[in-house]
Amino acid sequence: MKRRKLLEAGFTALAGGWLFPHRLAAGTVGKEGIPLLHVGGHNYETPTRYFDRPITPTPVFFRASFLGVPPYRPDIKLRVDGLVERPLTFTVADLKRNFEEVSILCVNQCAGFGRSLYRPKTQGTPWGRGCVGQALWTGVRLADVLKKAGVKRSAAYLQTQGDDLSLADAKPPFVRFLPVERALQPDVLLAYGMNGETLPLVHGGPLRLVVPGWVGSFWIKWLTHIRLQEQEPDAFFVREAFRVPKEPVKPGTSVPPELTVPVTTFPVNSVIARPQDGDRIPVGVQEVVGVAYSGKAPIAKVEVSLDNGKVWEEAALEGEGGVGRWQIFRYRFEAKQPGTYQVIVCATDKKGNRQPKEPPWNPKGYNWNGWHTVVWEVVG
Ligand SMILES: Nc1nc2c(c(=O)[nH]1)N[C@H]1C(S)=C(S)[C@@H](COP(=O)(O)O)O[C@H]1N2
Ligand SMILES: [Mo]
Repeated sequence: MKRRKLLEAGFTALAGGWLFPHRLAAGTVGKEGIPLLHVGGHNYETPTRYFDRPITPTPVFFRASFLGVPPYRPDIKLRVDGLVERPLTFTVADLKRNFEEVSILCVNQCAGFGRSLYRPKTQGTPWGRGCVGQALWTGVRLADVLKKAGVKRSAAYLQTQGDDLSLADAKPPFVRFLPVERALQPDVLLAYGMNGETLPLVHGGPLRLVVPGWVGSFWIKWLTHIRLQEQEPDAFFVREAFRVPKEPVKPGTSVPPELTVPVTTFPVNSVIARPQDGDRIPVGVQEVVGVAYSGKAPIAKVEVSLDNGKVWEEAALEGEGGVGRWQIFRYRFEAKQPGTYQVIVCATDKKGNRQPKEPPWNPKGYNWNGWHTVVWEVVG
């Protein structure tokens, strides 16, 4: 999509929802009633009731960080070196001056999505369904910057890291990677804007990676260094974390790293925003609303069941589809009788991937995409 069109799509979406006052800005989580849920460490998730609109308002966008938030350094430099013809450094101002600006509307989902739903339980931040959000990201194409540096033929991986390295101390630094092949695709951005504003510090300002369709751990915040190399970096967050078994294993099995592969894309998934578990809604029209998305293909359909999976009906889809982009689904029906109601939602993408009732267990609890079920009361 052209920038103009994307921006229009984004701003229409913003105008259609509601905006938070911007005093609720970076670094004030927990104060002034910011409605994010703390899930341990420097991690906060979005209440699922916000997943009824194309754009997740920035103040309620989930936040995930291993080491904490470094000081804001708007003039920080990004260095691109290693297997390149010309090592280069850029400030955000340099990037804006030298490259075409583009925007993309897409989902950022943490690899740990739904970890708390796996049984047996796994180690790691006990995320629910709130570590996902969709935003309009603005920046320059990573591919344009890499072309300027001149990637050597022998380069196969980017080693990527951010300014939170300075906070690592005794912990493993957040050093990650991206295959050159993916990095050269035109949808991967060096982003300095989010939802039409300057990228806030908590979301990686001044500069972060945006890798549509790929889990959040590739979306390096506070980006300072990209090094082109032949091999994947030999780093904890590449070797040990964000990996799943090559083949499904029996729940509870431990799997050695050599039998694992990196998590890249997120699977087809959906989350119900309304109703919420335990809601009390008057007899009459009931509306089931939420989001559906896949990192592998655009969404094909969203099915809804009111009878525990016997009969499925299709929900209406709103918005323009895309790989790694969410669409709103909506399903209305008349509840004539008071009582307990249950809805199950299941999305299918255009590659034919359909959400399983429960995904296969994996040792670190990544990429849950089982059916979301909500139970509520219809009252007379
Ligand atoms: N430098 C740095 N980048 C990072 C992280 C981090 O800890 N340090 N966390 C990653 C993870 S695991 C996720 S899910 C996303 C979350 O992005 P958000 O906080 O903007 O929602 O940032 C990614 N980028
Ligand atoms: Mo994450």
